[in-house]
Amino acid sequence: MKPITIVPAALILPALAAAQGAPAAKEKPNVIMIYADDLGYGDLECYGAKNVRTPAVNRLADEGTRFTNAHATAATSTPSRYSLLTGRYAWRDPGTDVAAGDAAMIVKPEQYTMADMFKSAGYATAALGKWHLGLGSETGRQDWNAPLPAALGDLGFDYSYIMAATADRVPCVFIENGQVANWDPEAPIQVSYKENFPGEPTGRDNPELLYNLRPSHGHNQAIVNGISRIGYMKGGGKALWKDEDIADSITARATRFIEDHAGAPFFMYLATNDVHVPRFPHPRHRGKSSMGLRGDAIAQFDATVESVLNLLDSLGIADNTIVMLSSDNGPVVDDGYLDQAEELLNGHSPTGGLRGGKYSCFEGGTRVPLIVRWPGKVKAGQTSEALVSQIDWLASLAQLTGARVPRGAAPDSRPQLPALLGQDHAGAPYVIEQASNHALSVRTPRWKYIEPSKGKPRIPWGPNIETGYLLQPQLYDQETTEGRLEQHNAAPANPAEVGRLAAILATERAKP
Ligand code: NG6
Ligand code: CA
Repeated sequence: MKPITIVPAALILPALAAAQGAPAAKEKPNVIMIYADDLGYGDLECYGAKNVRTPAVNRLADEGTRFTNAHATAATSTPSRYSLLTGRYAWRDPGTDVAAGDAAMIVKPEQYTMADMFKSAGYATAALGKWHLGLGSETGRQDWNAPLPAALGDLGFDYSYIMAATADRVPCVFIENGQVANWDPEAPIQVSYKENFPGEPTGRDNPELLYNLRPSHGHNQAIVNGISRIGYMKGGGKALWKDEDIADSITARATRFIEDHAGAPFFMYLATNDVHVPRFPHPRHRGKSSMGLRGDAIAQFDATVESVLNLLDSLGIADNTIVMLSSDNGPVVDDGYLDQAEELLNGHSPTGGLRGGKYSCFEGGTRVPLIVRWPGKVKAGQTSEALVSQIDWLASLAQLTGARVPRGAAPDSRPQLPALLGQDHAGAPYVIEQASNHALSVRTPRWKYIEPSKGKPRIPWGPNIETGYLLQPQLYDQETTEGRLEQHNAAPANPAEVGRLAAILATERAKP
């Protein structure tokens, strides 16, 4: 087998950047990263969605570059977000799988993050919405009634207004700058992922209390707002969220932060709750799609984008703001609630025809929408096939701001700014993707290699998704239709290519 030689991107790209007129380091446009949850490659109108309109996202694509080969690092939230924010693959570090709502901080205060990078370059930094990377210093031991000893302020975020985990996990409260927002002294908060609190109803025992949504699988513990969740919780009172107001609460804090920082460079990680379960959009978005709650949640996501774009226009800072829009992993239809998402698809394909979905090794798990808009700098109305991964955003945006990334920090993040700005249409030589059983895949511009792994061919606990887990190696040729759809396994006929791609994984795994 021929050893592979991969020229480090760092050696090629500065020259490339200069040649292609990429901005000189130290330009300081604002950066807003709109990071959707479980939004699939096919879930937006500009990516072929049916039965739902996404005019604001369409506008973003018309005014920016839309990517067709962009990848999240993992097929679930916690590892994807970990990798995005630290520039280090989650699979290198234990404890980075889908986190409970009482998980301790998974990114450690001493770790270098995207927010640290922006802060060191003089940016004001904010995180809003879904967090899902743990809070406090000890799992299961947080006192939710007092400031948490470790929170996002320790990771470089000047301002944060977040949900600890997901909307389907307790605690069902927002946390602002490390303290429960709207904390109610009359209703102290207790959280447990081990046992219920005496006298508290659960979805399992009290289905009559589930006036908003009932579970299809799991999600039968604490009841908040007529919806049962994962984990047990007591108290909360005025601080408890109403699911129908979650998007508005996040957008209101986001717009306030933008207004307050319009005059200075800012970085905003705007992680929406849409379109994760439980899907329960505000009444004004109900019926906007013909797909029920899941489609209406996509419409609600679009409304968040609209609010941001309109505000940038009215503040006159649109030209000086990079807006990036993507998703943490691929789509899932039934992820645990009876919201009729499956029944009402009516021909819509959340993955845009890709095989698999959330959790899986197939492209449906990790290929995600990506749109980048920077008026006058990123070509408008363009489509880019560049191979790009969220793992590279930290180093790429450091190229933009001129921030000096400390030695050893963000070790997996490669500077790919010209690709991200739609100037280089090749992108990275390869990207790595992680499925929920930890099997890794390598994508190159031509091939997708899925390493052998154990597991059932379909997700066993409820979602109707093919996993892609197989004891034999899989190889899919992106230059053929059957390969793009991951239907024809080309591994037996191409042992040398399998060896080359397996060697990339072995080399990556051997790194500290
Ligand atoms: C699963 C949940 C699912 C979702 C997922 C995490 C059950 C049965 N299913 O365990 O509903 O919450 O975790 O999704 O509990 S993610 O997008 O945050 O990774
Ligand atoms: Ca997700």
